[in-house]
Amino acid sequence: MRVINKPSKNQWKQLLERPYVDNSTVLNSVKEILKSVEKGRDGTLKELTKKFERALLTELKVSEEELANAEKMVPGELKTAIQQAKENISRFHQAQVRQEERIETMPGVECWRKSIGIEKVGLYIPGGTAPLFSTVLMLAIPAVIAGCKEIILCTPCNEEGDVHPAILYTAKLVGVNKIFKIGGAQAIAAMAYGTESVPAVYKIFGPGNQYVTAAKQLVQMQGIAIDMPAGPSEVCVWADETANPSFVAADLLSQAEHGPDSQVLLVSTQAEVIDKVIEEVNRQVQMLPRKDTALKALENSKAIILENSDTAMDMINTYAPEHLILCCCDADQVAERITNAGSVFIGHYSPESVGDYASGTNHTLPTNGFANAYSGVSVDSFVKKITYQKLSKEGLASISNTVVQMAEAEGLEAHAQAVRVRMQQN
Ligand code: HSO
Ligand code: ZN
Repeated sequence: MRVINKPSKNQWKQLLERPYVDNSTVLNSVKEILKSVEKGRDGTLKELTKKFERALLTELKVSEEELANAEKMVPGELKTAIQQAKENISRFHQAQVRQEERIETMPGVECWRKSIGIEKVGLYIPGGTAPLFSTVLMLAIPAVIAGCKEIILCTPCNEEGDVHPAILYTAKLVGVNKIFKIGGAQAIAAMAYGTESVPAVYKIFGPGNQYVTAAKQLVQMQGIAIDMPAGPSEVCVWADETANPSFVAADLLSQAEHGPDSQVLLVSTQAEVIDKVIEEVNRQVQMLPRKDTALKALENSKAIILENSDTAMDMINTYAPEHLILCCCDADQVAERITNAGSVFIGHYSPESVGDYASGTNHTLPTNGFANAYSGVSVDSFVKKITYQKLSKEGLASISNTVVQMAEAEGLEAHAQAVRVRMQQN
């Protein structure tokens, strides 16, 4: 970790910049994959699965028998944990469902808004080095609560053609309708265009590598909605003298172990705090099974010493971290002053891991500084809101002059006439 001592404000932009990823070559090969899946459908998907996963599949869809086997393979204790997480995540997300009031803006002019679940949604769960079955919970639970009718999931299989049992078990538990053994950009193509076996969806969710991200960007340009722009996962920890260096180090490492491109930022007003945390990071990292990944992530991570807490606050809001952990004495007050972050973890006993798995909040969050304008996934991400209005004859009479005046001033005579014609009726 690089230590930076009291950087001047004009250094901040460069200091807080996320690593630039040139995805132009990726975009070109992803374009080819999208085209080939659109044309060759299931056949192409099987060929690509053979090429990338080295698996020979006769069926892309996970069978009932595979789901039953997965259920047997997941240990009881893990099932209990998943069940507990499911309950908390469901409770938190259920509370996001609110029926809005009907508003009478003028006598006889009633307006209201209703949330309707997006009919068909597709969830992508990456394969790679960690089977992220927790992401199945984070995406499928709000989808079910939102009332999405068709919830499909794509995830890559291994060489034997199997999907990790915990992913299958969790998907079935939370009500995913169909699961397909498809990974990478080809999975995004399948969900965007539809094939003989994969239904086309209206919105695609989920994390993934550069290829998946590029595919989501490209299908978005073709009118398929996506959850949010993606980038490597990141955490920022603010530590003061009350912070426990071993807690802070463990939090930083929990992010660093995600991937070599993970971003870790430590902010403090005290050099001694930074020294102690780094010492702990160096000690704890040695014990991690994913030590190599974490060490790579730490290479581009920074520890920044700042003059005072106002400057620290300013820097954090400028960085707009995906996760922010406040290991300081007045964490509640500090939290109140946060304006840009995906999710905030307040106090010494709120590690990011609890939000990653089980406290109830969603772990699909804006990265790359997008937390200054985007929110994490929630029930809202799975609905569209339709507005309605209903006017009585008297209601139209009371608003008619306003509309006619405005329509005429815009030179849109037919708009004015749509009101007048009704008013002239006897
Ligand atoms: N920290 C990750 C989510 C995750 N962690 C899944 C463990 N499993 C991105 O927010
Ligand atoms: Zn995590």
